[in-house]
Amino acid sequence: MKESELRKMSFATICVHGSGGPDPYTRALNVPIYQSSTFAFRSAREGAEIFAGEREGYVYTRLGNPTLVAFEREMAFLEGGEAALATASGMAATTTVILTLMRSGENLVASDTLYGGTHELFRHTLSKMGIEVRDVDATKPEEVEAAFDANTRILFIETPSNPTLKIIDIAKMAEIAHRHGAKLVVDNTFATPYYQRPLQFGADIVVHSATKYIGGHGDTIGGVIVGPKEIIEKARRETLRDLGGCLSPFNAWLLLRGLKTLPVRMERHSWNAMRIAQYLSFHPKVSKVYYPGLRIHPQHELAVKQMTGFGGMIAFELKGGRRAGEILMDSVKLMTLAVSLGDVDTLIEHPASMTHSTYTREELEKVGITEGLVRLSVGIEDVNDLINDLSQALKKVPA
Ligand code: LCS
Repeated sequence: MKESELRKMSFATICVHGSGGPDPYTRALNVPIYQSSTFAFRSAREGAEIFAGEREGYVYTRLGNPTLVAFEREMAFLEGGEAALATASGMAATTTVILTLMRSGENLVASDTLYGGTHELFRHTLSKMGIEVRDVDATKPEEVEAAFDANTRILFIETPSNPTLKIIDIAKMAEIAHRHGAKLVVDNTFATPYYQRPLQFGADIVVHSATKYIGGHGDTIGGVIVGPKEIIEKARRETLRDLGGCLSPFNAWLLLRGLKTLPVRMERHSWNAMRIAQYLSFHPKVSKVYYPGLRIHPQHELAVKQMTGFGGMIAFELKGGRRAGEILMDSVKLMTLAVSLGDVDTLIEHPASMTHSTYTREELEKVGITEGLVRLSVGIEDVNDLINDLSQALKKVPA
């Protein structure tokens, strides 16, 4: 099928068929793993022309590889962007975007609730390089606006945010960033393009930890950047070439395989998460549940506006604080006590001491990552088995 025809199909169909059809060389229906570091030139002249950018062609897998290109093309398609660049991890995607668009002496405005690794990159590594990061509560547009000055290049948000599922108004953030001549970068890891397409709301660039729902099976680390061709090509030819954080062909193949089932997995994650969020919100030992699909979520209306589903991530607070959380996490039998998320298996973890342990005590308190907060990445198991597991573990938590 021609690409123009495929573009008119629904998201689920594009996920299955979008990687470009049979391999042009072998007719293999699935994109082969081009497990080669280098590519032979037909002549010295051809090699020189490819290097000079006068002719298309593969050179070296750090600069491009057909398996990676298939993954990039499909991700650009699904996010509705012009182009995409695959990276070794989600962290490599974020670092590559920032170092493509920024230099020392400039500043970045960032949501105060982000994956702990991103927060640490901003606070520690970027500040060592002379890039200042200004934390804001991105649910308050006036606070975001006030943080900008003439040297602000990027507004960086995660929505829904890790771990407290804060929803940030993408269209509003794009308007503020653009008024100041800055770019809006959205980490779309939690929602995936199946449930949210930030570029449609005015974001300039989307980043993903493809390790999570895109791969979906907990067996791959990867990342991707989607955005305008000009920025993506600059990121590929300058930043990624120099930093070297390229994805491996085998991992690109696993991510392509993951994409085929993204819609069915997301629907099951989301269905299970809604049931579990409802169950938890009526449980006497639970004081708070964070899930954007619940009407009690403070930004539920906004979630309905910019998302088409709410995803598989839940956070909840236990009345008994840290000790109650530890007992719960040590008592579950089916769920696995582990970081990461977006896997088919359900994972449970403690943000304050694990994924967000890079936050200072004051920062944790400010953004509501309490000692009693537990995060669930709800898998695709039978939801009744998951609720039974939580129920037996919660019985062991003192009232
Ligand atoms: N963005 C978000 C929203 C994430 O949750 C993570 C990792 C990253 C970026 C970084 O991606 P990576 O380099 O790991 O592919 N989040 C993790 C978490 O919550 N637990 O373990 C990793």
